[in-house]
Amino acid sequence: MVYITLDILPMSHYEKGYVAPRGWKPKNPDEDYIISYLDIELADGIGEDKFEDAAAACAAESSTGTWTDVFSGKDSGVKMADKMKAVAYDLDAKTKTFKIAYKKELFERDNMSGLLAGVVGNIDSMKMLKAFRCLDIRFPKEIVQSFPGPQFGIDGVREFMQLEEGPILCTVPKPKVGRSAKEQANLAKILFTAANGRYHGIKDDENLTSLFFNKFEDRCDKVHAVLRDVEEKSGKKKMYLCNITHSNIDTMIQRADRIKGNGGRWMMIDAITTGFSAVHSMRLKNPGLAIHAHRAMHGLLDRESGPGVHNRLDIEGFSLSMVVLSKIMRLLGVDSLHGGAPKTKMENYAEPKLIRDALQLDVTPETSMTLGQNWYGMKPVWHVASGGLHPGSLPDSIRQLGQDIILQCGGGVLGHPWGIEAGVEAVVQSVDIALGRGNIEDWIKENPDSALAKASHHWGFDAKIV
Ligand code: RUB
Ligand code: CA
Repeated sequence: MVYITLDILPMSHYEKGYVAPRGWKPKNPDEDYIISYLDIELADGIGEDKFEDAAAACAAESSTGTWTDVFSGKDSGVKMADKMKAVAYDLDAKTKTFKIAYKKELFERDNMSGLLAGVVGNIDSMKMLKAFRCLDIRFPKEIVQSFPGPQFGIDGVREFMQLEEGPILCTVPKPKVGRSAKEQANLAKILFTAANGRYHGIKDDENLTSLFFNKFEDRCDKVHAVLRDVEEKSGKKKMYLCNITHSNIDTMIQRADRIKGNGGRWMMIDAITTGFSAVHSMRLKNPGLAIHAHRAMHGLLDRESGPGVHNRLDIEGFSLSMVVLSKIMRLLGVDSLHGGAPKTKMENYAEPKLIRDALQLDVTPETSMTLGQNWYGMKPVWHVASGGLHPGSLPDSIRQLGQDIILQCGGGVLGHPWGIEAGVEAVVQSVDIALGRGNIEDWIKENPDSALAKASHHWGFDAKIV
């Protein structure tokens, strides 16, 4: 065996061409490239002059490179790797932001898990970085069209809910677990019938799967029985977001089938804890139900506390924005997704409107924090505004997010000082005022004895931050 000694220093990623010449832009990006938009901070001890090297290393590690030179002779694949390498461009040394362009052939068309493993999977833990945020990923036409997208989307849901306009109103039971299946069915009946049947739905909370005092099968049967009964008597369509979340996909399929057998129209999946493959598979295997995606645990992926979360100043952690998660969920085919609401208990940044635009527009515009997206007619997704909402805070959500939203008030209905029916009534009054473009504070002065006035005295007008 003959060994060849490499006694020259390996070339840097920058020298190897992983950074495009200044001013370079991808030609026809929506035809040919996947683009990522990254914000980084260099680790302590790494000089500012190393920013270009860091950007190059991100492009290299996420496409075809590694930390050292490797064998490049016959059968090494190096020629193809060189042709397929990604390039960093639009480098801004001040804000430490840049983009990476990947030829679309570098990734399998309909494989989100594979794509993310490349585009962000390895570079989010590079030692030369002390912070990393994937602000956005823009997908080209061929990749967008390789995914199923929502089955129903906004119009399909409006059609089966027989709701021409306005938001969908729903409540998650609190305590989040505690009620038996029968007790939850009783609550469903109250929510479906209070305020002259103007309220739409009930949603399981994330902790409620199948527990000894509230088994999935029992709950699914009992709540849907109430739903069918109320629909028959009132002629109004109701909604039950029934939680099928499980780490065994066969169990999720069985649960979805049971919902279908009960005449239900929705299944709820915790989309982060079950994972992208589960969401994609459930979209394809699902017996014809709309998918409601809850996002518990999203904070571990998307939470960022530095000022750079609002603009392009410094960031502090390692994250992927909720805008990216929302785009992924639209591609995989959920019909509604929790996207936060202005100033709610779980938002640490002003992202809900960007999320709404990613979920709902056919051409999501580019902003200083996002790349935009052409969706090529892919159906839009309901934005779920949730977390610390109560009647007084709803006009703000409608003003900022529009009408194609599901307004979810848990504590904000069940904690009304006069009881649950009054909570429902207060929500309906508040939404009516918002849709009529009225002023909630004036209306309360004129209606001091209303359920809404009581709710606003109790909670005020801002969403609650916990
Ligand atoms: C809301 C609730 C939801 C979270 C998640 O309860 O339990 O699971 O808010 O929603 P309440 P999001 O209405 O009592 O606050 O991820 O949009 O914050
Ligand atoms: Ca930065």
